[in-house]
Amino acid sequence: MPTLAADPYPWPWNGDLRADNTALIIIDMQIDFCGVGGYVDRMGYDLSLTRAPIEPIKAVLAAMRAWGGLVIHTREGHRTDLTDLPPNKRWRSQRIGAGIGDPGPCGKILVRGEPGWEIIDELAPQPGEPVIDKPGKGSFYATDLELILRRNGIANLVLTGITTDVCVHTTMRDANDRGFECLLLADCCGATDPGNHDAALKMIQMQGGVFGAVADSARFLGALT
Ligand code: C5J
Repeated sequence: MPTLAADPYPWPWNGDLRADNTALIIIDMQIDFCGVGGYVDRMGYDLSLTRAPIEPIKAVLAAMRAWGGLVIHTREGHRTDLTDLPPNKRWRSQRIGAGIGDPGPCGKILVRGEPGWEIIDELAPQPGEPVIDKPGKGSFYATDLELILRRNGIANLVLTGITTDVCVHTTMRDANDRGFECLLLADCCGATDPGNHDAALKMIQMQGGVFGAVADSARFLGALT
């Protein structure tokens, strides 16, 4: 398997790209982040920005499943009793009119088991694909993600999902510190602010790829076929 064209270097660094050492992680493609009446919608952001990656992710997901790589999904959400919700996180969300734990059109915002917390139908996990429930922005914090990756011999991580500058970036930074070789697919991510999306991509590529590399779905699909 050749490396794929990415910026700022051909990815992965060592040319060792195999289905059995590579995982696709799809971050927080939940109604709360890209559906009508969910958390992001209640905050007043343009949903077309967080919905833009749905179709590119669908294509990458289908290719990854066909290739046989590990597919992992994440969901941001809190326990129903909110015992894992930091009061300052709740306070900040209430200030912007989308209080985490408060009732909304999609149920209690960002609470596990509520309609808004579900992954959108278009990208629903298949049986056997791990789903990581996380209380924070990063996918490693207070989860068993690292255990699952190590247990499955994963070296390479392909990152997709929303939002680019928050949960995707936090996860990429944490993964990079743990030694995983990370690739972010730009068109498979989206942010509530396009400037932040672009800045997040730029930050990855500085210092020779300080957190890994950036490509797009076409380049990734081209490398798999
Ligand atoms: C945010 C996320 N943006 N999934 N969460 O609050 O990026």
